[in-house]
Amino acid sequence: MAKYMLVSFKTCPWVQRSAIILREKNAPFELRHIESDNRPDWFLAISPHKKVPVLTIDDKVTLFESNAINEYLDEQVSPQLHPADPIQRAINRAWTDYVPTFASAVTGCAYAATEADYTKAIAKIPDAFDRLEKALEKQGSGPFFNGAKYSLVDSAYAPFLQRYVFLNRIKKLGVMEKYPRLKAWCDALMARPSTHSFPEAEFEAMYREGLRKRGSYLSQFVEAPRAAAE
Ligand SMILES: N[C@@H](CCC(=O)N[C@@H](CS)C(=O)NCC(=O)O)C(=O)O
Repeated sequence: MAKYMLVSFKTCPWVQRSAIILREKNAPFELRHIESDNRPDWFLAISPHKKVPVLTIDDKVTLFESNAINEYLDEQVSPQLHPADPIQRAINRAWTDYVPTFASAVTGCAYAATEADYTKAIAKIPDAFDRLEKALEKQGSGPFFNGAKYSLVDSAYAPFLQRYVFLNRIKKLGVMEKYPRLKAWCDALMARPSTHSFPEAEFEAMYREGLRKRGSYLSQFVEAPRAAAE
């Protein structure tokens, strides 16, 4: 198997979705973390948009953009996660294309500067959830997007559903309960070991700390970490 290195910021959801695919395929890989505010020259030389993820293959070739990386991995490493049926593949790609809009609707509230902006941001969540609820109804009976078989669509949404779970714990949103298929899908993805690049509690603490330091409206609701016991 090729040698894979995935370059990441620790809490980047886009990297997370490529890491999920590598784990789903049992492909060994190095997850190399860099700091967002101190991006090394070797990284800037291989990342055209200066963004993570980038995936290096055998120290020779570098791919960028999580979706392109995941499609490549799916072509190269079994088991194939994209459906065999071309119509289903097109439907799956269309729902993966919706992820950036879904992500900004669901996690936009984490960046809102004021209470008014926060209220405006959370008002976008129900429509995004409703679209996925209807898609899930068409696709099958769960637990995953296409039914029993895990797919690229599952990996694409898992990081953003996870962030909803984190945000809902910081300040109750209470939206997902109204979308039972989405809720069951979210639960299945959160229970799936491949979703997690770090122990879950450690990762949630990292996410909360990033949000606390952001200085957004929500930051005030995140408790500072307790000093270690002396
Ligand atoms: N469309 C890109 C999004 C990647 C992305 O936005 N990564 C963020 C970190 S989570 C980043 O590198 N941001 C740095 C920047 O925008 O300069 C993908 O799917 O790979």
